[in-house]
Amino acid sequence: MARRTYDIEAIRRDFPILAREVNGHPLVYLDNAATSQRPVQVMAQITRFYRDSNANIHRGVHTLSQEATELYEGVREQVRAFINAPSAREVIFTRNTTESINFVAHAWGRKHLRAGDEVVLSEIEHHSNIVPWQLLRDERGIVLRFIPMLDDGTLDLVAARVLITERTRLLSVTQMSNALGTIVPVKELAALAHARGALVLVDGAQSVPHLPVDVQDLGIDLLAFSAHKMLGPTGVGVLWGRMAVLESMQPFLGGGDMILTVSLERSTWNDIPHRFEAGTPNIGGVVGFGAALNYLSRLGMAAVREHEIELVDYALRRLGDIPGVTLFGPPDARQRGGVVSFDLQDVHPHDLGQVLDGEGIAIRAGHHCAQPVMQRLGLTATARASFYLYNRASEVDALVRGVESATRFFEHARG
Ligand code: C6P
Repeated sequence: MARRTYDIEAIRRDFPILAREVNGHPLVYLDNAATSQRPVQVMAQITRFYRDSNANIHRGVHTLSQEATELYEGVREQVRAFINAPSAREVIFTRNTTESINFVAHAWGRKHLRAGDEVVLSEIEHHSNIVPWQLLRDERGIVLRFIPMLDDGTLDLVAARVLITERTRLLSVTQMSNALGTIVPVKELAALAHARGALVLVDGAQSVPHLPVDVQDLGIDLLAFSAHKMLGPTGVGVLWGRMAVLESMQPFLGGGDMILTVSLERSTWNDIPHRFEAGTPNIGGVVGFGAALNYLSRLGMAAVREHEIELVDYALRRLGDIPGVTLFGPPDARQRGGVVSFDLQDVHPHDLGQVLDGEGIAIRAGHHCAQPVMQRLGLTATARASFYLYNRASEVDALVRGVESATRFFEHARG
C-alpha cells in the first residue's frame, strides 16, 4: 500500500497483545468486529482508577466518591463530543449495544407502541436489532417490516420508500453490517422516516468504532454502540437519545440512583440521564472507555476510516484473486466498513477458521449473529476477516497465504 494515514508501527506498540505468538506464529488478529484489542493507555487508566480513585459514584460526600463521579461524568462529556451530541445529559451508559436496543424496545416501545403500529428494520440487521422487536411484537401485536437486501449486500432503497409509511413509528437500522460490511445511508433513510413521522434508532455497533459519526448531521433520534469494539473495556455500552425522546420514555430498570424519592406506595424519578442508569454502573469500565475515546480522537476517525478503506480495498483484490473464493458485500471498499466476508469453495468456514488459527490468524467463521443475511445468501456461514486501525497490509498477505494453504490442504485431504 502506497500511502499511510498514520504510523502503524508506533500504534502497534501500544497494543502488547499484537506482539504475542499463537500456535508458533505471530498473531494476526482479524476479528475486530467481534471485539477490538485494548491499548496500554486504556489498561493504565483502569488500573489508575482502581489504585487511586475507586469509590461508588453520585452517593458520597467523601473525596474518593467525588473523584470517581468526576471521572465517570467526564467520560459522558467525551462521548457527547465523540458523536457530536447536543448535550452530555443525552448519553446513557449501558452494558453494550444489545442492552441499548432492548432499552429502547422496553422504555420507549412499551410505552408508545400499540397493536398495528409498525417498526421497520432491515434484512441485514444483527440479531440484537431483530429479537427485541420480535419479543415486543409477540407481546403488543406490533408489525415488523424489513427493508430487503439486494444481491450486493446493500439495502433496497426503492423498497424502503414503500415500506416506510405513516403507520411506521420507528425505523431501526444498522449503520454498518457486521456480516457484510455494507454501510447504510442512514442520513437518507432518517430523512425519509422523519417525513413520515417515525423516529430513527441506529445500531452503531460497527459504525461508531470505524467512521466519523455525527448524530446531528445524520439527523437521527437514538444511537446504540459498545465500548469493547472501539478499544474500550467489555461491559460498557452507550445509548444516546435526543432529550425529547428520552423524556418520553418510561424507566427501563428500577432501583438505586434512578429515583428521586421512594415510599412504600410510589417513587419519583431522578433527572435524565441518571433516571436510566439504575444501580451501580461499570464505573471502572466507563473510566477506561474515556482513555479509548482519547486514543481514537487523537488519531482522528477520518484517518481510521481512510486506513480501513485502503486495507479492505487491498484485501478484496488479493482474496478475489484466489480461485474458489467468493466475496460478499459491496464490491467498492468505500461502500463498506472494515469487514470482508467470504466463502472458500468446498471448505466449510469453520474448517478454514481452524486451519488459519493454526497459523496464528484469528478470523470469525459462522453466521455472525445475522442469520437472515445468511439465509438471504443461501448459506449457513461465511468466513469473516475484520480489520481495525492497527492492522497492516502484511496481515492481509498472511491471510491470503493462509487461505491458499488451506485450499491445498483440503484438496490433498480429499485426495
Ligand atoms: N457483533 C460480531 O462479531 P454487543 O454484543 O451488544 O456488544 O453488540 C451486538 C451487536 C449489535 N449490532 C451489530 C451490528 C453488531 O455487530 C453487534 C456485535 C459481533 O459481529 C458479535 S456477534
